[in-house]
Amino acid sequence: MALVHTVLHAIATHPPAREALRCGDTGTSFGALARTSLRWASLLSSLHGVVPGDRVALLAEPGAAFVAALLAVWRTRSAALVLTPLHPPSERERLLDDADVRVLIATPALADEARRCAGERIVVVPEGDPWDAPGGGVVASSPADAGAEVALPRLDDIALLVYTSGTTSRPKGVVLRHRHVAAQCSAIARAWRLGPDDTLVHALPLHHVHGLIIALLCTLTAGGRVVALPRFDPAAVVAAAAEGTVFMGVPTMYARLVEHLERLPADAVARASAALAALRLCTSGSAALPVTIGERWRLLAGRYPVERFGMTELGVALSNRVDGHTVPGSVGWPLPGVRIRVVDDHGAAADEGELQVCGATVFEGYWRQPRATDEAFTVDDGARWFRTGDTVRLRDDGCVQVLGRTSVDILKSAGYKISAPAIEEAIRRHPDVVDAAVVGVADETYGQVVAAAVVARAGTPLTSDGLLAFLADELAPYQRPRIVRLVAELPRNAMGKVVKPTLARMLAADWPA
Ligand code: MCA
Ligand code: AMP
Repeated sequence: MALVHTVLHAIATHPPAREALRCGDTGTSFGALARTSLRWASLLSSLHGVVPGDRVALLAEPGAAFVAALLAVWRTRSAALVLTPLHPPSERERLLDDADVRVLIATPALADEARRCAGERIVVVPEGDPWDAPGGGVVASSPADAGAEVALPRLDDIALLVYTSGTTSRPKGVVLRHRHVAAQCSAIARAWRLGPDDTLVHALPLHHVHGLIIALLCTLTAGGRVVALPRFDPAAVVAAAAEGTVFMGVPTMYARLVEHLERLPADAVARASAALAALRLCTSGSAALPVTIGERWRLLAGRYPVERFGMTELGVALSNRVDGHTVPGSVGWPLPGVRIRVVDDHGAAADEGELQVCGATVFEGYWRQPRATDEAFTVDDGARWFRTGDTVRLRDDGCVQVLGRTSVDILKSAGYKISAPAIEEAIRRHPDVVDAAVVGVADETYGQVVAAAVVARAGTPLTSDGLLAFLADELAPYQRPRIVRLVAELPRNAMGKVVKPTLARMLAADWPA
C-alpha cells in the first residue's frame, strides 16, 4: 500500500464546508479545522518557539479545539503528547518529563489543570475557539495572515508519543510517525469501509490509540463526521446513534450499554434498539469481548459487534469482517497490508503461541528506551516482527482467537492496559506500606479489576480506605485497586517470588461474582 499523504493533508483537503465534528449543538467544518490549526501553528512557532522535532502536549476535552490543536502541532512538524485530566498531576508531570515537553496547549476549561502539572513549561491557551467566530464557526485566518512559516509534516516526522504500560513500572512512549498513523488509518478505513457517508458516535478517551487514531482520526481522514460526546454515557450514546452510522467501544461500554437497555421500559427499548440497529458498524476492541455480552448486544441491536485486535504499537492488526462474517470470541483476520505469524517458545511456527506482527502500521521503537525496543522485536527472514506478548490460537481458516497475555503483570481493566509493577510502586510510596503485590481479578463488566495485597508496617494504623485516599493523588481512577486486602505476608515460592496466580485466586474471594 503506497502512502503519499499524512492524516493532516487528508483532513485539510476535504471539502471545506463539510461538517467534520459535532459537539452538542455546535458543528465545525473541515475548513474551520484547517484554518484554525494554521493560525494556532503560527502562534506556536512564532510566539512560543516551537520547532520541528519538538514535543508539544495537549490537554483538551473532546471537540473541535482538540483536533485543531493536534493539527496545529503537526503543522509545526513537532510531535503531540495527549494528556488526560483523568491522570493526577503527578502522573502527567512524569509523562511531560519523560517526553521532554516544553510547551503545553490547553483549552480554557482545562487551563488550570494544565498549570498544575506544567512546572516551568509554557502553557498556551489559544484564543478564538474554532466554533466561536462569526460565519458558521470559521475563524478568519489564511496562510497570508499566519505570520510565520508553517511547513507540512513529512511522513517520517514523529506524529505522536502515546504512553503504554509494560511489565516494568515505567510507562513506555510509543513513537508513531506520520507514516504509521496514515497506514493505520488507511488499513482500518479499507477493512471497515469508512467514508464520507459515515458519522461516528465517539465516546472514547483521547489519550489512547483507540479513541485518538482508530476512532477519531480514521473517521476524519476518510472524510466522515464525528459526533463527539463529552464522556461515555449509555443514554447519550443511544441518543446519538440516531444520527450515526458507526460506534466504536471497549467491551465495558457494551456491558454498560446492555445493562442500560435491559433496564428500559418495553417501548423505550424498542426505540433504542431501532436506533442502534440502524448503525451499519459497531466495533469492539482493546480487550476481549465476553461472548455473553456480545450475544446480549445482538439481541438488542440486531448484530454481534465486530470484534478486532489492536495495540498502541500498531493500531488494529486483526478484525472480524464488516459483511456480517463474524466469529464470536475471535478477533478475525489480518487487516490489508498487515502480516501476522504465531510462534511457539522456540520461535517456530505454531497453531498456538505468541502473536507477532509486521507491516507498515507497526511502530519502530519506544521513546528513548532502546533496550525495551530491542526486546519487543525479533528479526527473522529479513522482517522485523513485533512481539505482541499476547498468546493466541490460529484456526484453520486463518481466524485468530486471543487466549490471554503472556505476562501476569499486564492487566486490562475497562480496556485500559495497566502495569501491576507500576501500581505496586505507587502503593509502596505510602509511608506505612512495607510491600504490595497487584493482580487482576476477572470481572464480566471490566474484564479484570485491579486487586492488591498489602503488607503494612508493623504498628502503623494503615487501613484500606486510608490507602485508597492516598492513591487518589497517585493514580487515575481506572488504575486504582477495587480490592485491597491487608495481609501479614505475600504468598511466595521457594525463590522468594510472589506467586501471582495464588494471590489472584485469594483476592477473587473478595470480589462479588
Ligand atoms: C470505573 N469503575 C470501575 C472501573 N472504571 N470499576 C472497576 N474497574 C474499573 N476499571 C466503576 C467506578 O468506580 C464507578 O463505580 C462506576 O464504575 C462508574 O465509574 P466511571 O468513572 O463513571 O466509569 P466510566 O467513566 O463510565 O468508565 C468506564 C469506561 C472507561 C467508559 C469504559 O473506563 C473508558 O473510557 N475506557 C476506555 C479505555 C480505552 O480507551 N482503552 C484503549 C487502550 P460506582 O458507581 O460504584 O462509583 S487500548 C488501545 O488503544 C488499543 C490500540 C486497542 O486495541 O484499542
Ligand atoms: P494497549 O497496549 O493498551 O494498546 O493494549 C493492547 C492490548 O489489548 C493487546 O496486546 C491485547 O492484550 C489487548 N486487546 C486489544 N484488543 C483485544 C481483543 N479484541 N481481545 C483481546 N485482547 C485485546
